[in-house]
Amino acid sequence: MNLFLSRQSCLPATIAMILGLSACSDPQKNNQENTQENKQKSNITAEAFINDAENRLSQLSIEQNRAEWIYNNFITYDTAQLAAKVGEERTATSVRLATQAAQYDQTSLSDKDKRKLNILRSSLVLPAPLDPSKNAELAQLNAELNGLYGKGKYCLKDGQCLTQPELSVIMAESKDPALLLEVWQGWREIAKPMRPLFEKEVALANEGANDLGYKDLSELWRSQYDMKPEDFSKELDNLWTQVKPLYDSLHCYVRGELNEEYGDTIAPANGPIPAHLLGNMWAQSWGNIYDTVAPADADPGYDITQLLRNQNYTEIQMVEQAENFFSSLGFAPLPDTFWERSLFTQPEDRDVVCHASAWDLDDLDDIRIKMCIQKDADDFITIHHELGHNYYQRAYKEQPFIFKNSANDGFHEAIGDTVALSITPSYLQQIGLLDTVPDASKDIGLLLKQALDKVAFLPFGLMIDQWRWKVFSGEIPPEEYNQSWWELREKYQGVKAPVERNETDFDPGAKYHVPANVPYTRYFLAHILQFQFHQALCEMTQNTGPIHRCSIYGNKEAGAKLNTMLEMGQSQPWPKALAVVTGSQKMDANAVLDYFAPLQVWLNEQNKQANRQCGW
Ligand code: X8Z
Ligand code: ZN
Repeated sequence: MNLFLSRQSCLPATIAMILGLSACSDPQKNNQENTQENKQKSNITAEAFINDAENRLSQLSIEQNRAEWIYNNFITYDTAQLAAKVGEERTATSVRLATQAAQYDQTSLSDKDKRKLNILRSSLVLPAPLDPSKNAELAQLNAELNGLYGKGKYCLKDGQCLTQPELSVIMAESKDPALLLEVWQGWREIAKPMRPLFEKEVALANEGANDLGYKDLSELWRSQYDMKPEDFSKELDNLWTQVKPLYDSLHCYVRGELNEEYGDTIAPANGPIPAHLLGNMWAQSWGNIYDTVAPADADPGYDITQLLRNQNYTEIQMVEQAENFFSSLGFAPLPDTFWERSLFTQPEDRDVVCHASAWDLDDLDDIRIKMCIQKDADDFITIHHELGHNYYQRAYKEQPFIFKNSANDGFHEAIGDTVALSITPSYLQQIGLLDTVPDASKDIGLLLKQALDKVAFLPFGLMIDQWRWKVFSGEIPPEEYNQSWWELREKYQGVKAPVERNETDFDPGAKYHVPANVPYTRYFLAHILQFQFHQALCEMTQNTGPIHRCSIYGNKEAGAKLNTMLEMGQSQPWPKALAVVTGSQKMDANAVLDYFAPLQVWLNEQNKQANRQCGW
């Protein structure tokens, strides 16, 4: 399974007929008379429906995974057509099954079957309308949008044409504001032609959501969390309210330091921060500007990019090192096929989708990653992130097909990140990357680096879908796509476009997950959950120091606990899965606040001393 795709592939109409599922086609009718006999009959029918659906879904899933894998590794007109064709078939079936699943009277079903029907009903992320020609159009749009992103390049003024990961290296390493601006602006050119396609995609998917009984695609996306969609929105607001003061302190500090580095014209001391100065193409994590913003005495004592380069780490060695971490927790090594079939480096001779992803081709053991690895700290962490997906996929492989997924999508995104929180100085020393573990005087530096990556991410993780949900609901009309994007960027992140933008631009399209139609709130959740997991797992180790110095490396007990949760897949509501590791059924940002508590004090002192006016 490709994590970026809807999990719900289902059986095509023809197959449903072959299976003789006509009894399911009008289940409401079967349930009208409430006799014991009829109840039993409808149960059997529901069970048969689920059973057949799962068999077919798992077959179709493999077909689509292969078509998608080939397309993503070899973007051409023909591979796009093949991928769109399979996607079309799978969506048609998913929609049909979702419609049928919604019609069952669930009163006398087992909890397990109820859950399966609900998942079948609500798990599509790009539902097509029932009309086959519209379904075909939607599949085509989806493939085209993916292709536009995957093929995207920008040619620098010196004539060099670079892909997204290559441009990201410049954003991470350059301190030249003119070059940063050129790259920032240049990459966004690739998104302009996406606008009409995206607009059409939204209209069709909304119609699809409507056909399934949802108000719009926003409501459908928010229905995937074992709670009412409006309650999920509130849950997010609460989590954001918890962490916003910490973000505000970080923002205030970083803006002040950037102002000192670049001066008033390029980096003003007040208002939102220009988005090209934060070390990342989308200003989503800021760890790369650590050197620029950290005071000299807060130095953590090392830089992972440098450590990897000092030892001439290859891309494969980076992956092996990450595998080694999971092995130390007790997970079985990755299969040979992982090494044979994954894509680790950007091929010279063809267009590929470089955005990192983890795949499970046969929903069993054929797990792979696909990524154009850069030999730097960001990608070292991202490799752990991707392997987290693969180990999750393998852990739930014994579950029935419908439960082969994470407890909610935030869980899938959180596992590798949880492990990466254990990449501490003493861990780096243990694996021979670092000679000397820096002493406690470097703690603020370590925490600041981590906050630049993790705390800075929070409002970004939230705002993308705040924008999309409003687009889906019609609150943001197409003629305001770009303007409203920047309003939300400013509202949540306190960043602004470094140059004038207008409605010929389509800046959301320059972020992979928009053209690829991957929901993004999952990453916000993951950035909360990973701290909850880390805190809980660390309690099992003999760690006596601060939580940010704790590494679960080598701890089999922590690994076993994690594995118990992973093996559950999506078989239980997510609060139950959360409780397996943390003992609590609530998502709670206190673990984030605890982790960064010393830094928050320090940031507030710095901001006060420098007499900074915080906020924007
Ligand atoms: O897309 C990803 C992963 C694949 S699921 C590389 N991430 C988000 C992003 O890059 O924007 C991980 C962190 C956030
Ligand atoms: Zn991921």
